[in-house]
Amino acid sequence: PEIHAAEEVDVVVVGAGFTGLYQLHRLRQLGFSVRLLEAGADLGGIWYWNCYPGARVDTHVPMYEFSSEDLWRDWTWTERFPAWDELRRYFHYVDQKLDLSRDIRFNTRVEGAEFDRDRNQWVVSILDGGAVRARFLVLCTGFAAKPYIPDIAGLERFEGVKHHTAWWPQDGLDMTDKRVGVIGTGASGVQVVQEAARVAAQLTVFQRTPILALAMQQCSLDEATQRDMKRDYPARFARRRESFGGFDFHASGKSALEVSPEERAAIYEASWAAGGFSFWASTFYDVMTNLQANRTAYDFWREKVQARIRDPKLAEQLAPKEPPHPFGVKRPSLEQTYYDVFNQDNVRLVNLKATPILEITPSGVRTAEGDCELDILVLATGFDAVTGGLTQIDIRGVEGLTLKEKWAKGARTHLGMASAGFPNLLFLYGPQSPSGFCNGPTCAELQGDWVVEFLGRMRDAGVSRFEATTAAEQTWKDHVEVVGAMTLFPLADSWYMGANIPGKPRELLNYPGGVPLYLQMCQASADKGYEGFVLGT
Ligand code: NA7
Repeated sequence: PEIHAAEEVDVVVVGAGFTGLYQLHRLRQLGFSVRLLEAGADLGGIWYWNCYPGARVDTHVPMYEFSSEDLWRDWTWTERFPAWDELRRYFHYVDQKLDLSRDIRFNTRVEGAEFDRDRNQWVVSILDGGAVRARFLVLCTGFAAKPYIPDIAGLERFEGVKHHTAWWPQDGLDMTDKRVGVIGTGASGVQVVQEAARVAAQLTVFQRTPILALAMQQCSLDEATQRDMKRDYPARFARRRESFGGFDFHASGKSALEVSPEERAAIYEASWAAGGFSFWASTFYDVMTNLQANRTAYDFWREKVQARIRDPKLAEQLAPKEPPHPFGVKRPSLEQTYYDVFNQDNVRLVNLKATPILEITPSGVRTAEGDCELDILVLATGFDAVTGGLTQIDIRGVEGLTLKEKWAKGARTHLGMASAGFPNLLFLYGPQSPSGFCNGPTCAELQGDWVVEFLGRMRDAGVSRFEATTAAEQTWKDHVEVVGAMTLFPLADSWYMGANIPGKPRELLNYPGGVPLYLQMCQASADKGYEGFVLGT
């Protein structure tokens, strides 16, 4: 195919979320010319698209922001778990400080990319025409760039207002006094349900699998508190490197099965009170590896939830005696009022396991239970996660194969960042990297630093072409599988396993060895002159 003349830069970065912005900033500092291409009209990545009411981050302040003192010194949050609009304001603040937008093209969706072997360049093509040539292509499309809409009979015939949570109208949607239905009870479903329940005339929640949601323990934060907190920020950010999930806490060295019931309950209570992911990630080391240990966490969780719901039958549907899957093997969601709203007269749960959706009608949802008339239908049905954002771009490597074709039977990567047959291409927060277990800004920086250093060294050494080897991919895949098999993650039909998308290969999509081991493996490759890559001049 003809390769057109185009604007030429050293690096094209795709995506203006935390990861892409960090790349832009750091690569520019190294003297690279960089062009960042972003499909949305503004900064924020996930926080640009997910602007449904109640959308907020599941990671506490200050773990979900850039760690550089130049940035956190003058920034103050209003809440411990900030909402999407505050995150957007943060992105604008960062933009002002670092002058990022001048190198970003918004409303620019990357459609494809083709490798020009003669010039060792990527030709990146844009949906509405035009192309950019770059020596290096760095994809920062995030783990949730491709929303998933299930194939439910009649969906297209619905005559009311219908939105996927990640395609929410940018100017908002008023649910006041409306009959609202929400399909899906993942993190997005939980958040939208909490808001809809406050204003809707009727809210119907269509649940297939109960979510095991944890107490967020949200609170407002004032400036004085944050001034105090900031004294510890350097130490807290440093701890991310030592923590499995890149947080400022980690699991104790104890087994849930070796402590007394009293001690176990006390540890669970304390982490529950701490809120957020503490209960997931900071209790016992074997909760995620041993079913019996895991069950103790589930039972504790269930008791907490059952106490919130008045109707015992409903309580059993939301928090059943037998776990739908082991605790924590689907990414838990954080809730504030989720379990309380089911006590309200305007909120109803439809258990799709008992009464599946038969079809969507022009006026609502038909289940075996009958017709549910709706004004607004919310699809909180998730994403073709981790790989979808990459494979939806028509990226053609040296064999003429697209990344999508190459990964049709499963992702193949070296260090979760590069793929054989796709020279001079790196992706961050992608498959077989800690994304999914580690939050965005943390990965953006820790993985991002490795990438920046790598590209800098390639340039300085006059390397015009680097490519991962298939042998390195196999080694990495084996490592991911061996470590993954030691965990309980493979036991759920989750997006972690690619199991939420019909036909997607079932495999653990994220690196299960934790952030410290991951960084160690990446460093080991670098120390050996970038083992697993073929470097050419
Ligand atoms: P998730 O976590 O993938 O949740 C999607 C939800 O949609 C989940 O409850 C699914 O049920 C449900 N779903 C999907 N397809 C259907 C059909 N066909 N019928 C009924 N229900 C369905 O996506 P989220 O957007 O909530 O969260 C994604 C991540 O974003 C989250 O983990 C955080 O990290 C932030 P299922 O469980 O498959 O039975």
